[in-house]
Amino acid sequence: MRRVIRVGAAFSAATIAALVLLVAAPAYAHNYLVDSTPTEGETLTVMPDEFSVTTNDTLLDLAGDGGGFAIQILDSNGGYYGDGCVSIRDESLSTMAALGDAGDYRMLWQLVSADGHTISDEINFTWQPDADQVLSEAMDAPPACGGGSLEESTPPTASEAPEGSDTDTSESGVNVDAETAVVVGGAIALVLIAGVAIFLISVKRKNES
Ligand SMILES: [Cu+2]
Repeated sequence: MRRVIRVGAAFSAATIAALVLLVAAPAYAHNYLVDSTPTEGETLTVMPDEFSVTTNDTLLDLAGDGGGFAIQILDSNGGYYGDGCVSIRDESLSTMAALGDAGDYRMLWQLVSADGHTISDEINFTWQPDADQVLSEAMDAPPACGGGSLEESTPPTASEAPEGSDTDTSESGVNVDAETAVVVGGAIALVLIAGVAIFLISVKRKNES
């Protein structure tokens, strides 16, 4: 009888651990980029209706105020374009901007993944406006949508972060390790809880019989 209970306990614990890992693992994945306007290395000749990034999963705008979301468009001299406002729709983040003189540009984007993690990166593109394009002037500072300061809600950039670590490294390295630790730790905790519960039940049964 006792042996049967022990085998049952071990089996239950293993099953629970496996279920926890299966359920928890997908929830801890970052969103990743599946499309953008412009795409990396693209040459634009006509102003796009909007500049955007699209990920594989929904974006997490928990407070509904766009906190943690931003798109900045810069020319090679560090001048900014657009009004700094972003719109968040399902898997996409977008902004409207009129570019300036022809040249190399960067689109910096930052968003909050479905798993609550902030991810960011940049897309490099070239602007070769055709004769019909109306060009705009660069701004010295990041534009603030609706009068708020974009810089206040923006986490440290590479230049402010200690030891110049970039976002990609910390996201794919440190955070993934932390996520794995959380998943494994949770599984171990559940196995222990299940083991204790089954032990208590078996003691109770033994006393009753
Ligand atoms: Cu994540």
